[in-house]
Amino acid sequence: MCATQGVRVPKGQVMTARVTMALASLRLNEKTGSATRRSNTGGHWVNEEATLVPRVIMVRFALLVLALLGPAVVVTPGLSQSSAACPVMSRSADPPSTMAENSAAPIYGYRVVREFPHDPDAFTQGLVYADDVLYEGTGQYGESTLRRVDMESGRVLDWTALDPMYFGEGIAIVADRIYQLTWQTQTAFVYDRETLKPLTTFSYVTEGWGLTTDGEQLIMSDGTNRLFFRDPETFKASGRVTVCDGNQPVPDLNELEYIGGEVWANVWQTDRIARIDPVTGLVTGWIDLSGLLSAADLEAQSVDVLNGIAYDPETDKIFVTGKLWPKLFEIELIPPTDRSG
Ligand SMILES: [Ca+2]
Repeated sequence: MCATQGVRVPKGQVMTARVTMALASLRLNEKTGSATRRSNTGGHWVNEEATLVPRVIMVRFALLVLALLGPAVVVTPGLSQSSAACPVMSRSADPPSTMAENSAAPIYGYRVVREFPHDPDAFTQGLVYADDVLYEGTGQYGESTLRRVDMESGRVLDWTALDPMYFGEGIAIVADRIYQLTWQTQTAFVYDRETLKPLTTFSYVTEGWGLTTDGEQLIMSDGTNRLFFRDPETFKASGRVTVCDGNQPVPDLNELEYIGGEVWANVWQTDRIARIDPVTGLVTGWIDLSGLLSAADLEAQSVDVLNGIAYDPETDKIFVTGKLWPKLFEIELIPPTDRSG
C-alpha cells in the first residue's frame, strides 16, 4: 500500500457510520415529536404521539434493515475493505495449550546472506525474481512503473510507466505475461514479459494490493485479511480465503510471494511477514525482519515500510526490500528454536 493510506476509508465502515448517524438523527426527531408535536384541530390541541408511534416503528424497522444490509448494498459491486471475521474455534476436550485460539504461530528470525543495491526512489509494491533478474512494480501517482532490474547492480534495465492516474501495486508473472494491480482504480494491467508492452487490462471490485501466483492461479490481496484466487486467463475470482492467526484476523496483507506451498505476505506498516497456508488461510508462522536496515541506512535517507518479497525456486533464495529502501537483501530464516543462539 501507499504512504497516503491514512486517508483510505473502508467503504463498509463509512456506510455503517452513515446509518448509525441516520438512526441517531431519527431518534432525536422522534424524541422531539413525541414530546412536543401537537396540532390545533378544531380549536383544541391534539397530542399526536399516538399517531406517531406506528410510523416511528415502521421507520425504525426500515432503518434497521438498512443498517443490516447497508454495507453490502451500497458497496456493491465492490467489496468492503473491512476485515473478514475469523472462525471462533470450538472448544473441545483438548488441553488449552493445543487449541488454535490459544496458539501463537512461531516467529522466525533472519540472517542476511547478501546485500544488493536497490533504487532508493523505487516505491516498491511488487517484486518477482525470474529470468535471473528482478521484476519490480512501483507505486505513487505519476511515478508508477513496471521495471526489469539487474540484480547485482540494481540498475533498471527496462521499464514502462503507468498513466499518472494509476497507482501501481503488486505484480506476478504467469508464463509469458506480467500482471500488475493498481491500488484504487480496480484495474489490472497485463504486459508481455519480454517487451513489457501492455497487452490488455482486467477489472476487479476490490482495492489492489499484493499479487503472486502458485503457477496456476493468481493470488491477490486487497488490504484486508482476504486472499483472492484468480484465473490468469480471465482474472475471474475462483475462490478466496480469510487469513487468521488462530481466531484473530490478519488485515493489511500487502506484497505477496508464493514460496514452497505457502503464501508469504508483508503486513503493511510492520516489519513482519506472515506465512499463510493458502488452503485454510491460517498463519503458520511469522518472520520478524526488524533491524534489516542499519541505522546508517535509515539516517542516509527517508525510507518507507518493508514491502517486497521475491523468491528463486531454482536456488531457494529469498529476497526482500522495502519502499524507497537503498538496499535489497537475500535472507535466510532462523527457526524459532535457534533464535536465542
Ligand atoms: Ca512478490
